[in-house]
Order: sequence, then C-alpha cells, then structure tokens
Amino acid sequence: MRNLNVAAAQLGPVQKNDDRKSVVSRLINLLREAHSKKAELVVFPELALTTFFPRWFVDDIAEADHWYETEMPSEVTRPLFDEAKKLGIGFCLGYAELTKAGERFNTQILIERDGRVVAKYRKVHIPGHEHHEPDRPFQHAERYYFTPSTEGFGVWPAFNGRIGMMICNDRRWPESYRVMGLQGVEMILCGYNTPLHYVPDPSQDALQGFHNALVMQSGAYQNGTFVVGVAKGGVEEGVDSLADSSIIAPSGEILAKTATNGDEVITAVCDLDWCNNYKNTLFDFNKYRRPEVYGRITNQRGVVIE
Ligand code: CDT
Repeated sequence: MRNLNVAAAQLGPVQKNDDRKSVVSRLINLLREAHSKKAELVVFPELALTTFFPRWFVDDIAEADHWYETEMPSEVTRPLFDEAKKLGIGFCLGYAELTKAGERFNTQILIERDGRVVAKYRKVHIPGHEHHEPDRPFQHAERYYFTPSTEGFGVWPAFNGRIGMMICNDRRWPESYRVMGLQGVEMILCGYNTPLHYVPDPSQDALQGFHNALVMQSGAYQNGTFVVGVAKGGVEEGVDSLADSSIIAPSGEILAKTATNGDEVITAVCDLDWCNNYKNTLFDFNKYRRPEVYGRITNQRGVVIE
C-alpha cells in the first residue's frame, strides 16, 4: 500500500476587486482545514489567485499585467508557502504567469511537503477565442491572454508516487491523460474554471457537470490513474461556474465530491498501488497498445476526409 491522503481545495468565486492578500488568506484557511483532515497534498484551482480575467478583453494587453505573477513565490503568496512548509503539507496552485521574456502562460506549480518546487506545468490546450467578440455576454479570451505551452505533459516522482498535472480544458482531451499514462502517472492534478453557459452552443450548458465527470472518470480509468479535479466555482462577476470538484480512482469511480459551490475541502486516502490493478491488466500498454496504427494522433491536427 502506498497511501496518499489528497485534498481538493475548491474555491468559491474570486471577484475582480478581491485583492491577492485576501485570496491567499482563504487559501491558507483551506490548507489548514486540509491539514486537520490529515491531507499530505492540497490541490487548488486554475487561476486561483485572481478572478477569471479572460472574461474581459483589453485592447492593450499590458493593462492586464497586474493579473499575472512575475515570480513564485511572490511577496504576497509567500505566507502560503511558509504555512505549507510549517505544516509539512504539499500543494498545487494555479496562476497566470508572465515571464521575464514577456511570455504569458496559464500555469500550475507543484510543491513538496518540505517546500521544494517539484515542477511547473503550463497549460497546453488553450480554449476560447483570440479576438474581442462584443456580441457575447462575457468573453473567454484565453487565447489572447495565454500562449499554449510546447513543453507538454510531464510526470514527476513526488509524494511517494508519480504525479502529473493538467489545467482545465486539458481534461477534455484524451491525449493529455495518455501522454502522462505513458510515463506511468499515478495521480493527475487538474484545476479548472468552467462557466456553466457555453456561449458557442448553449445546448451543452445543462451537461457541464456530466461532461466534467465523463472526461475525468474516463481518463482515470483508461490510464489507471487517480485524477483530482478542482474547481473555482460559483457566481464570479455575474458568471456562474461549475463546482463539482472530485477525487477519482483508477477504477473511474468518484471517491469524493464537493457538495457546495463555495470554498470547500474534500479529501480521500488514495492507495497509489491501486493503479497497478489497471496498468497491469486491461490497460497493460506494452502488451495491448498498437502505436503503429495511431500515427494520425500525432501527425495530424484536424479531421482529414479522404
Ligand atoms: N478554463 C477553461 O479552460 N475553461 C474551459 C471552458 C470551455 S471553453 C470556453 C473548459 O474546458 O472548461
């Protein structure tokens, strides 16, 4: 048995005028609650430090610089890092990153129980649109604010297991899980902000919870891995977003799920050896996969009809 007690620390809305200091103090409260539940690793949502700012467009992107972090930890986030190290608890945090070279990424960082930075992951699949779309009730201009990472999906030895990361829209793509599955991932950490209203096709609105569970439960099962999906939910600046944070087993079963759309901690004790029940049987990749006929997956982007 390799038990890892993991916490999903869901956030309720972060409004435009909520300053970083107040958000960091909410994160510390959640961290302490997770620690009181004996969690060893706490997963926070995507863009946890700010409101989901891609819902607004600014003509001059420099006007959005204040939403990004230029260092991590920064002065304002340092108390979170210090508290986690003091408690001996690890965490995963999503934030907007502005590099010294001026690149903008949607990023998640993973910190071990001793305060060591394990890894940084930058979002690969950037959804939404690049340009201002004035007819929408709200923007989803992630493609304006973030560059897609070309670094791909890593898996790192940490927390006595093999840990991977992905961010929000990445969870809808089977390739995200499989690339990590091929590196022996045992737990995937994923923060998200998912508006309930999908502007391009409102028929999907009522299915947001179903699709969220569908993709993460399938990805977990098909790759024999735990998945921890963590929302920033509730009504943020008038936009209602999905909560439904969950901890999913390699069987595809949901072990824990939030009951509210506000700040809430759920935990589950995850035996990472459970992954082997799937990795060594039905999903024994080495025995059963047929990469020689999967060429289109990497050689082709869109649909080709011949
Ligand atoms: N943050 C993020 O990636 N959200 C998307 C919303 C749908 S695309 C407008 C998601 O996949 O949940």
